[in-house]
Amino acid sequence: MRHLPVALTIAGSDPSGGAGIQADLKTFHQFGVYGEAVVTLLTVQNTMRVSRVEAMPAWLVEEQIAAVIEDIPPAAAKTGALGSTEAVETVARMAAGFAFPLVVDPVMLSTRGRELLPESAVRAMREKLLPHAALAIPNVPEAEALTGIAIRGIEDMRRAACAIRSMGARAVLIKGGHLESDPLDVLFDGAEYRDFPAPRLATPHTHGTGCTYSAAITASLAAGCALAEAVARAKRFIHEAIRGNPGLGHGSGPVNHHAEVS
Ligand code: PXL
Repeated sequence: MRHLPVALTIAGSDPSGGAGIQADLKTFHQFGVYGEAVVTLLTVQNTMRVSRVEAMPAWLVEEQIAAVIEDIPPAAAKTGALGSTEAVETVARMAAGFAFPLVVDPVMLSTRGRELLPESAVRAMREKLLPHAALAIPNVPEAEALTGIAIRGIEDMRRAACAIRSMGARAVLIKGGHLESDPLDVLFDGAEYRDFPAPRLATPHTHGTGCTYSAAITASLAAGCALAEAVARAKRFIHEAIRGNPGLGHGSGPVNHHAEVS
């Protein structure tokens, strides 16, 4: 068999299959990448509601990461919902020894409004985990929480990206989907700003968009793409995934993880 790239996700479980490790593994697979998944928390949810969030103890997250890395080390990894300050600190400590790039999606709230990281853990995210990120991928509310900058447009996004980079992340991609204009994402790698625009799609079925997007970037990095190319490829994929959403469930349904990779 040809060389199979490996990617790891360290994230929460969404049993309805649209977000979290389920979205990450489906996306890795669609990108032709072998997926590994360390579970940080369990949610009880469907497309209508999140009724419970139970964080794994940090030692259990640590043992899972150690077991996986000892045996099948990935070529890239991502973090999603981490659930506690202790889990953020544990992942940060282990990330200091990672021989592969780490994509940090600083998930704070689920699309359905439930807390997936306590506010008190934002500081550990900023001070401990971001310094180990090859790429941080906050949405607008997360970038605001990390920086204290109110973001209303592209100039604010650029300022926030620069501020997050100064926290130690080697590159920052701020996703503009929460702003009212067309969703423009801004990538800053310390040298230049690159814009990734897309037309807005009018659909309630966007559950798991952030997870799927960051998984697509991570898969592309694992497969050997350079950063800007990985983001461009993932942006095309997430646009198609939202456009072709299968309309599942009675609430805000998932995107199409079978969308074409181009
Ligand atoms: O999209 C953020 C997210 C991350 N992880 C889990 C989730 C969600 C959103 O619902 O359920 C497990």
